[in-house]
Amino acid sequence: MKSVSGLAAIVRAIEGRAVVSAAAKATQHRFLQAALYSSISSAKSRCFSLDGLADHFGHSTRSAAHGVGGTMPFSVAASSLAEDVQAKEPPCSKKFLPNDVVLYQYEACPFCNKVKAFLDYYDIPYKVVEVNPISKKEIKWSDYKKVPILVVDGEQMVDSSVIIDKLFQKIHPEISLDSVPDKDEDRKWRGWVDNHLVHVLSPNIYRSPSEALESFDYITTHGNFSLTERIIAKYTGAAAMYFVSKKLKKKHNITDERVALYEAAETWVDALKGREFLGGCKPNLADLAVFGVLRPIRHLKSGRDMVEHTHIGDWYTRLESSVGESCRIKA
Ligand SMILES: N[C@@H](CCC(=O)N[C@@H](CS)C(=O)NCC(=O)O)C(=O)O
Repeated sequence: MKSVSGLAAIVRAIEGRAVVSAAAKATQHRFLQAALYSSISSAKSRCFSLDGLADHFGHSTRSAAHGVGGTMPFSVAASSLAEDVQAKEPPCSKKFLPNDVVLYQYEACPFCNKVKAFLDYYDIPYKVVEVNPISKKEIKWSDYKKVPILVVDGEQMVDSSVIIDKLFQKIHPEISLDSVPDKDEDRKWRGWVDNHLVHVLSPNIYRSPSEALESFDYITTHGNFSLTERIIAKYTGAAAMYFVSKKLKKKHNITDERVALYEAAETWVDALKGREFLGGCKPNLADLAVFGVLRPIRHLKSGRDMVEHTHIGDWYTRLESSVGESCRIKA
């Protein structure tokens, strides 16, 4: 029944009646998982340096591995990076050895992708349970009704930032999050991701009918939809979100969504102040958060435009290389 009402809300939204209704808001929210995920095939660079937060949050000199204007072929950049930037945390085996990590997610949700970027970077294998955004039957067992939910050896963790903090503490029990160098900068930018960057994404990926369709093509292909839901959701969802995204633009005072996306990308590049990563020679949690939410849109038109029209491409490529391949394992 829920799925019927959810899809009905989309249809109402297309008719222009429901974008302000509670039902449509709920549906809109469900489809707002919709930053899109691209599979990353990157060479995995390993970190040979020792762990420790001073290192983790430390600063470094710039690597010679930068491409020019993001145009350096990735393979070249990746091999240079492997030599010049020891940006990958060592596998967690010595520090944190969970037996069973399960992520309840929407494949395209930016918050879920933040958590995945963290797990991938720290080489923590995880299973994924794709939640049906309409019925949510996969998370009926939980009182928490959003994703991501991470279950680590039976312990439920919710809210992406809280999950990441908890995991970080498990990996680095010797370090207090309150006493890290550059803690304020890291916190500031992680807050910027949650309070600003994620709000710029939806108006961009649903900006035009063709971009909305491109996005929903991804969502319905990778998400957990029944065949009927998939067919209906692709077209009605794209149409609904095209209109809803205009409302979101207003709500977040965005005049031109592409300009806002480019500005956000340049704001982030400025924050780097010439460093390889915000964390210096290695990504910190803010680097991973920005990368995580951008990864789903990177190969959509909005992400391609962003890389073409801003200076974020080099940093993105470094992050892609540092985070490496997905640690997702078959459930
Ligand atoms: N603050 C939370 C936000 C999580 C969130 O809003 N998730 C969305 C998906 S992107 C969600 O589950 N919305 C509820 C729904 O789909 O019904 C976090 O960082 O994890």
